[in-house]
Amino acid sequence: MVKRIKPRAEFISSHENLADFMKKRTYKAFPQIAMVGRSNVGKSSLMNHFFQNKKLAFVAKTPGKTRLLNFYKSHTYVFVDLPGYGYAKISRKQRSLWGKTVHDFFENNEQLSLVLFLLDIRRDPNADDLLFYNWLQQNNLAHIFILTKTDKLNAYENKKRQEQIMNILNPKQESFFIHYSIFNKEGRDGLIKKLWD
Ligand SMILES: Nc1nc2c(ncn2[C@@H]2O[C@H](COP(=O)(O)OP(=O)(O)OP(=O)(O)O)[C@@H](O)[C@H]2O)c(=O)[nH]1
Ligand SMILES: [Mg+2]
Repeated sequence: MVKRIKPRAEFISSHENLADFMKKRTYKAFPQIAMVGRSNVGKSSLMNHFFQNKKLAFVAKTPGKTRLLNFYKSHTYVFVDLPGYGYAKISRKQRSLWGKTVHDFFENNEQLSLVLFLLDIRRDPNADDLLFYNWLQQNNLAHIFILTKTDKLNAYENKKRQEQIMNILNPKQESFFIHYSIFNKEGRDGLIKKLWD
């Protein structure tokens, strides 16, 4: 039997700019895995659940909590927890800063090797999701869809919702979907397999 890795991660640092992180020589050459998705979709929660460490990433009841690029070292990867998009209740100044931070992260990042694209399984992808997905496809970037909060629906509904989401995304190539819940532990093993097998 193959011995499966137990994912561990440790926080490295938070930055407004990718360039500041890349100054750290130790991590310069590590491939990066980015957690992307709408605000409140569950990116930081997934980090904590996946690495079984409740104190790793900041999760709050109110959305829009992750404001910076947060970098974590995990085995041979650097994971990046990004601020979510589409959160309305932030000031224009903050939004413009967010745009710059995130835009720069994706446009100028040669280390980015995989995107974990989180979508709430109960919601249709919106204009922001589609915009980002188009960009992913144009740039031929490897990605895995993670459909979050599957504990909110039953198995039949989750299956139906995945089909509906697929129809909206209309992927040009075959896509990989993982159903994830931090409450019923769905998805963790599948993601471990995908990243380390
Ligand atoms: N039911 C359910 N709730 C979840 C799940 N994952 C996350 N949540 C809840 O969703 C809310 C938002 O989670 P976060 O992890 O902070 O979301 P985020 O994507 O990091 O949000 P931003 O930092 O604003 O971009 C929290 O109240 C979580 O408890 C899940 O699998 N099931
Ligand atoms: Mg967050």
